[in-house]
Amino acid sequence: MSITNQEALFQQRVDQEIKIEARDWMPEEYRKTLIRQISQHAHSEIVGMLPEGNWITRAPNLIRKLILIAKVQDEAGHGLYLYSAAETLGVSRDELIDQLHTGKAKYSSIFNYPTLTWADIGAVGWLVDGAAIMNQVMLCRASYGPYARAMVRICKEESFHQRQGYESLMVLSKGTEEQKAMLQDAVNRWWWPSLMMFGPSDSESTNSEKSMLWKIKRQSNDDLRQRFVDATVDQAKLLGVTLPDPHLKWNEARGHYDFGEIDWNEFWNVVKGNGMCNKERLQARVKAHEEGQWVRDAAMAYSEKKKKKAA
Ligand code: FAQ
Repeated sequence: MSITNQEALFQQRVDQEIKIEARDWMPEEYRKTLIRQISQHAHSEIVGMLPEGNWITRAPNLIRKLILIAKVQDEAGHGLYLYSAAETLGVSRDELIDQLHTGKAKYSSIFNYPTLTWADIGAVGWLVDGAAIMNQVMLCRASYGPYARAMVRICKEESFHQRQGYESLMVLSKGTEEQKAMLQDAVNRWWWPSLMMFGPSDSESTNSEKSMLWKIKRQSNDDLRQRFVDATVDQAKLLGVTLPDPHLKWNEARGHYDFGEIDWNEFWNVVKGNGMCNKERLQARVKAHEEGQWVRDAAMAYSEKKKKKAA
């Protein structure tokens, strides 16, 4: 069959909502874009453990510490499901990790901001996990089976993460004046970077058109960002915090909130590696990988020994 016919058949399957599986024929560009998106997503989950891991030893009580450990562990699990999904497309885990450690691979801009106070941990749960879910629910229906199935489990866990973040902020919102100020300060710092998580505006998004044709993505960056803003404003009111945007206003005619212009210079600066914590995050990942070499060696030695015994 010619490539053109294969491509037409492939698109037909996608249009009919039949999942594409690892052994099915797929256009090379589809494979590449999936590897790109899934691996960036996996790296984000793994690097995303760092800003929160930073507070495990300083959580204010045992219950909060338990919740935070469980959450950070969940993020590691998400990274692993996603690396496995990427591997089904013919790329090795070592290759992907190497791309991250050498700075060739992207991961979400959001994890290059510091978590300065305990309220930041709640704000990450509420806003960062909230934005992540808004973007990821559509990925449960992605055309590539292994990715879609991984996303179902991830989304269930992310919902819990969002709720625990919101709940912990609710406690601060009923606390002392100092706690309320800490909450407002965290929201001030995490609001705009959370909006940036959805990626560049639709007119600047280089991958969206193809990804939507192939039903990897089903909603545009701007549509999802708008949905996030619309959903979050009322939650902010309930918390008694102000979102740091003087242009945020309900627009009756549009049936949506209007909001201010995102600082795209800041976004691209962070994506290019010049954010507040980019260097620190990569260094921490490389160090952890190097220090874990003995674990990988021991596992390999054990498996070799078992193989020899069985032979
Ligand atoms: N940061 O053409 P588009 C989480 C890049 S997980 C850095 O619009 P696309 C869980 C983009 O890669 C958060 N780079 O790209 C958690 C592309 O560059 P490339 C991660 C970004 O793929 C919570 C270029 O800009 N979620 O939070 C960003 O169609 C708490 C042009 O952009 C996912 O990865 C960014 N924010 O749409 C963990 C979800 N945005 O590759 C711990 C899956 C864009 O051409 C604690 N990914 N870029 O060189 C997606 O849905 C999509 O990849 C988008 C971007 C929507 C992120």
